[in-house]
Amino acid sequence: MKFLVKIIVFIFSFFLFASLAQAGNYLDVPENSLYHEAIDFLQEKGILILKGDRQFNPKNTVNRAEAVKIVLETMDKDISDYFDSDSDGLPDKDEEILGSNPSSPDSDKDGISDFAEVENGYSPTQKGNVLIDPGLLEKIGLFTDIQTSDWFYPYLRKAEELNIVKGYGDNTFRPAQTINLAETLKLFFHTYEIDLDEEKYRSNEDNVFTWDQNAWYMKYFLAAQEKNLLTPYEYLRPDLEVSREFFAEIAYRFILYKVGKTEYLEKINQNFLITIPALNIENVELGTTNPYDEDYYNWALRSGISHALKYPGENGKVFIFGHSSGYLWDQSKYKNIFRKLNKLQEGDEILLQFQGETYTYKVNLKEVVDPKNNNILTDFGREELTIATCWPPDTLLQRYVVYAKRV
Ligand SMILES: [Ca+2]
Ligand SMILES: [Ca+2]
Repeated sequence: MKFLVKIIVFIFSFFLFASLAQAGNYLDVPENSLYHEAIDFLQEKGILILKGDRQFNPKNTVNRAEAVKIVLETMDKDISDYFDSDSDGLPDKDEEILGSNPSSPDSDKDGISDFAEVENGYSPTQKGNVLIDPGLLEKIGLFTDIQTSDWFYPYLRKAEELNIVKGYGDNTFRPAQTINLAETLKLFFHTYEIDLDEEKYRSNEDNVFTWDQNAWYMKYFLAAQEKNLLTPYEYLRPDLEVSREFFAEIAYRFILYKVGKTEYLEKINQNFLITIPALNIENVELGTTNPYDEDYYNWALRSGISHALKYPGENGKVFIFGHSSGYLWDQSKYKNIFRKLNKLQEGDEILLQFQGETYTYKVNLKEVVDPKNNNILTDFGREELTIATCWPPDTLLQRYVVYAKRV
């Protein structure tokens, strides 16, 4: 009997342990998510807090307030100076500067709150309407659109103190505004104090980013690219609204970079390669892009061949697009890469190397289609690869398309 109880206890504790072991994860961040390592890391550090429903909402965007909070937390910055202990609308640190009592909402006991006095230009430490020293007011910079009762208030003030963020010209911070990729990179480079050599990160002819070469954000993109701080999984552009999962990945990469653990950064970025023995194509790097948007795949094509849709192992279509033309104006190293795509035969092998694994595909169909035919992008939810190029070579008239199945 005792033995049976022991077994039951053992089984019960096993299940208990199993459920505890799982409890740390977000339900909507699967193991095979490209960003799960970054998200798990931040969660373990207590930066991304698991809420009751365990949803991370990876595709949602990040607003400016959330971004500042996360980046300060990755650096363990203490924000407690900017708590408002007496809830009078002035943070403790400002009260210290003004000489008012951080534990009393009405320091001079004249019936008017410290905040109301300061807001109207009066001293919170002298009864009645005594004008405050304007020099003091200047020291307590305030955005007009945030209040000490906002959950993000201490973070924004800390970031302002560290010169990480600046408000807009009208003294607002616009905390609810979605953060874009250019702002995200600037935020991280400044917070992490990574020095950007202006000469080194000045735009040059090899620049793969085709946007305004004199834009303020160009140096951040060039430096981020060189240091592997961006992923090959997003099609990059300055106004990209950063998703929560991508933001987590960027945060993770800056942390790793800062502590000198760059193996992960190098591994991921060099690990999506294509080999087609029959065309003498060997280990050519793939960049990710949006196949529906010409501007974006053009830049991806400049650095290699562009990839879109799914990754190998994700039960979907891996789509690859490359050049067949040899135009003089085309500076791409790969401007001719798919010029002989039609030479591929049924059964020929195509290999994709992705995150240390090799995936093998065999050609099973070829066709020429109209360039506007988006059916070639249809994802049937099975492991397959589609390669397309402009056709015939040196024209944009049609597309040559090769389909291959994973074997
Ligand atoms: Ca206060
Ligand atoms: Ca008062």
